[in-house]
Amino acid sequence: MLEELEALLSQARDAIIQAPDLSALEKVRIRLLGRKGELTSLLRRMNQLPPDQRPLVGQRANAVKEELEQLLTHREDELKNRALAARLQAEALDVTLPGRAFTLGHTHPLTLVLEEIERVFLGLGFSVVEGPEVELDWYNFEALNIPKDHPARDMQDTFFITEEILLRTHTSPVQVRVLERLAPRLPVKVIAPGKVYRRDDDATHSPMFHQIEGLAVDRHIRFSDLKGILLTFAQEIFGGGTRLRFRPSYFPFTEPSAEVDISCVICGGEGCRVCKGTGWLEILGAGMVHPRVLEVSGYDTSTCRGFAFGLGIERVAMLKYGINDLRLFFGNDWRFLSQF
Ligand code: FA5
Repeated sequence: MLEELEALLSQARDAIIQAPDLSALEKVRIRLLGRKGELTSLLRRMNQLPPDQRPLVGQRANAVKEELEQLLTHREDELKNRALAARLQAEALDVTLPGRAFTLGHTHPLTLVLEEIERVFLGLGFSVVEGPEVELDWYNFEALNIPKDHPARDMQDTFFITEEILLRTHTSPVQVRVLERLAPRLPVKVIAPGKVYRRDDDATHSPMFHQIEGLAVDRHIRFSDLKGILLTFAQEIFGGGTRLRFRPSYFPFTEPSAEVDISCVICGGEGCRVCKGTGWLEILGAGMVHPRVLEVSGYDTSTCRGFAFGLGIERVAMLKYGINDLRLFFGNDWRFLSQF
């Protein structure tokens, strides 16, 4: 039995040293020392030996077992180290390479202008409200004195979802929504920014653009309040020397109505290419809220009056930054956007 032990040991040594990886080594361990392993079965047969030989064989068997365990542990360490070294080699990082530059996004120029305008009106005591972009014909047209056969509809053709539901053509419907919600409380002082849609498409007209509606209703609101508020707005946004010009105009939902121009931001009013020699640039429409608009919304026109205005945010941004094509705002061209 001693010879058998020696033979097992020498075979096992070779097997352990030659095990190519950890899973092969584990198989060798089970084959030798497992419950049905070679050494284990050999030891089981010890009771067949004459009693006087047993201690000697037993001693040697223990020594063989110990040696096998040591060899296995040693080989296991070796294989683990080798695997780690291979992994380190494969996943090597060159920490001396320069990092990949990554560019940080920033606020879109239209959002910058919107935030600036909002700051001005918040400072004047206005709150910011919003209305739906998908709007009822009633709010977008009817409640604003634009019935189905009114020619003013031609200037604001839009995308209809059904006969009565459309993409709003301006932010003016928010006037009616706000008044309905607040009636008969006074004062009302809100601005309503948002997207609007029209059947337009050229360098200064986009099918989707942004407006800001302004609305103030109170007991003693006068046209001069509108002028004062708009002058403050224009001077805050375009600079202290900016002047305003009111031209008589027509909107079905204001009376009287005006188109409002600012003195040209390029030439200061002298006349240049941008203002086409006139010295003035149109930026918004405005007027005193038509009494019927107040009445359909639940206000008593014997006790209150209001003014309203609507300006195009793209127009303001174009003038402020000297941009000549409105479509640049929506082209997502990084070379354009990164200038702001
Ligand atoms: C209106 O939309 C009225 N709701 C404004 C108003 C509000 C008047 C309250 C009275 C009281 P208008 O269609 O003129 O008016 O548009 C207002 C502004 O939106 C214009 O001055 C212009 O700056 C901008 N605008 C109009 N159409 C486009 C377009 N297709 N693309 C970009 N901006 C536009």
